[in-house]
Amino acid sequence: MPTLSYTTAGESHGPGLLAWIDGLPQGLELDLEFIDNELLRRQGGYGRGGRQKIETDRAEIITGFRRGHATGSPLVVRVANRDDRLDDLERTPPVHRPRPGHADLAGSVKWLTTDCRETLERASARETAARVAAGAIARCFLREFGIEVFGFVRGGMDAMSEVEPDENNWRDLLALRDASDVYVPDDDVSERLRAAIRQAKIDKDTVGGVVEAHVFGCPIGLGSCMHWDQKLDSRIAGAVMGIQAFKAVEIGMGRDCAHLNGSQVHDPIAYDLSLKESASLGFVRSSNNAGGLEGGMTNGMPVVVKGTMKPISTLLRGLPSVDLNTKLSEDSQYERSDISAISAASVVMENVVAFEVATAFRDKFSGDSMTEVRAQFDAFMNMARELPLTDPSAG
Ligand code: EPS
Repeated sequence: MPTLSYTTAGESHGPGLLAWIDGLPQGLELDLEFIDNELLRRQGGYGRGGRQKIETDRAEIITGFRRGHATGSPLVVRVANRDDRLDDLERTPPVHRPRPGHADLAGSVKWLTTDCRETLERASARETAARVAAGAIARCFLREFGIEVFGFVRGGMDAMSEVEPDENNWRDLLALRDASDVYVPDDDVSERLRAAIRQAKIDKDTVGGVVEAHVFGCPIGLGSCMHWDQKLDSRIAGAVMGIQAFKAVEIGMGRDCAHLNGSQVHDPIAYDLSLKESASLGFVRSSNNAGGLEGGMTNGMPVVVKGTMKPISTLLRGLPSVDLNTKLSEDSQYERSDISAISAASVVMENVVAFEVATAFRDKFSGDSMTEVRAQFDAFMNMARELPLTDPSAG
């Protein structure tokens, strides 16, 4: 079992969402303003539906927290739903005409009902509010060790940005991203993506896209090559594919490496003594096609994750479907939704990726209190920096 873990509960139109986090070290200070700001960013973005005007998501920490810091006991965070109407039959009627692309059809058959309502209430992307809260808490932990995550939208339809974030430019790109209502750190592509979403709205259609998360400052050696389920890329891929509507995940160069030779793909290794004190310990790479992960472990370069979200499956004009009661052809039922939630998806992905990195960090530095975790971390970094140590097996 991982040393840090979380699960979520709650429905889209129930009383609220919960995230239950186990394994936060005692003494970890939580920046509540930062956590709430991540929730606010998840609610934003051009193309979102009416729900976000109703809700003001806030993280209410109800256990495991005292005087500004985690106590080491299970920490439960709640995000309340204002649009709490699950038991109101008129406002949440049964759904009999499943939406192609949504969980409706498979879920209703799985739970032996012709009403897709209970499936869709839990399958809804509103659940990601709980995951963003958990991920933002994990980021408070990572920040203590100089690890920062930058997420953004690369684009959608035929509008794709060419920006290349690195350790030196990501804060400038973050400012550009925050100035864009589609969360693209590139004015021209922002405008083109916004136009595509505007057109989809006119056409009663929807838009997906590509989002990225870059994690800076990871020490070498998070994750493990010893077991497939301890590989950090495996865990990140699982977490990203667990986000509603995600259909693909790539690390670094991803699928593009299929078209190139090994000599063009693998990142040459060099050593720069002046960078010995940095997280990379002085090992430098002239490229980062591996996306910071080799053998399932961080290699000192930024971890680079790309996720692809399909267009939202709820279309104002419906799609060909059948009525589950009559089995007659009908268009799918409309439920209030978004034209595009790609901006929100970028916030969700950067936070779920952060949680996986924090888990790998806890697996390696597992102390019960922040004091102990810090001591373990410093001890490891000092040893790694001074390699080769006197080791009879080193040869
Ligand atoms: C969402 C809340 C939902 C949807 C959307 C995302 O709220 P409602 O169903 O009340 O409008 O807007 O969820 C979906 C796209 C979906 O398929 O369920 C949110 O808070 O992110």
